[in-house]
Amino acid sequence: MFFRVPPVVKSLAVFGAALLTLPAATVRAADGPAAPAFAEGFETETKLPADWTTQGKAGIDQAEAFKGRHSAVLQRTPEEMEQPCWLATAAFPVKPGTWDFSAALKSDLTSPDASFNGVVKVEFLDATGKVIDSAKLGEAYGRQNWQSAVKRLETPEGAAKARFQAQINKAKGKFWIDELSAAFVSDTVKKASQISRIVFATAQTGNLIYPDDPRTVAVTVVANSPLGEKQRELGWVVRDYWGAEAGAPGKAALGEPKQTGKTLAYEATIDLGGLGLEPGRYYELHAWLPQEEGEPFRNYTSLAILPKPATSRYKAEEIPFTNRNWNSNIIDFVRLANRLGIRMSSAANLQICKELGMGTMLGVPGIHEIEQR
Ligand SMILES: [Ca+2]
Repeated sequence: MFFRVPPVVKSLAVFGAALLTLPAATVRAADGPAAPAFAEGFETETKLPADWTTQGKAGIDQAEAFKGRHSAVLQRTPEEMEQPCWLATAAFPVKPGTWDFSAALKSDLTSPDASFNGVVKVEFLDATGKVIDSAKLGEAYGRQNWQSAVKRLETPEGAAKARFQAQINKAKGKFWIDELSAAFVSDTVKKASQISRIVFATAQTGNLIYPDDPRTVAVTVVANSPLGEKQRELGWVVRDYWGAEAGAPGKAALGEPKQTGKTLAYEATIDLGGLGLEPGRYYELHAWLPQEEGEPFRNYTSLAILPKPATSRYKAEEIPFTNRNWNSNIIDFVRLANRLGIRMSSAANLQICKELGMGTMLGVPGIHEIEQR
């Protein structure tokens, strides 16, 4: 129930942006570990290479760039809403191993929600040119200034080539990409992750604990194989909204595992009681565990200490706010809204509203229009 404020975006002023199409290949073969296997040629070109594939308006923008002066831009007008708008670079050979893929992206899209977005993906193709796997590199929606996206990926089984694909989903507006790059890192393909997840639980749904609740967090580490001696201690730290540590990092011992099928669940308890966490503030609990190889496995959860809402002293109809979700059948959404002091629910599930003493208001008018403004 806590949302990060979107990064402040500067207003967009694009002058003389030219939308053009097609010429010259920019794929370069890797001639050493440092040389990128792929680098776009936006800076020296005024049109996209002839061997790139596009649908809808796609071209070079000579007045907008993350680096240099040019970038590639996709654009969809309100008249073209039914038409796809995407580009795919030429495919370049990839040898098996680990690769770094990177891109920069920027958007000026009309986005009622995050699904009206621009997405950059890496697609892997087999020897016949068929796409066999893909991974999202980055996405942007609404007005978002340049941001870079980097992802380290392993080539999937059977991959012979890769390419970048950028696309506008559902929205109208513009989506820019720049600094597309792919670089081979190493031959090593790591084994399936030993740890599959770290799960947190507190006394209350959504980790919105009451001031007199115990400030303990039950942590479960789910592993695919037994943890070694050096992996029996979970590292953790609490950070505030801005990422500052709310106290010194701690350690929690993992108990003996419970086995279910092939998975092992190790439990630990983290006690936040000594940190002096303040009611009403947003916190994140970050935890990590070393793996047999590679980076430690990490996960985090948000939490807050929140008194009972003042609105709970009033009748539901006396508090003129309601909740809304795309799917009102998600019961926890109603519980969390109630926990934050909302007394009228738009959820169609009357049973949960009755249980929580909430009023119901079905078919809330005008909210969608408000969300768009
Ligand atoms: Ca550029």
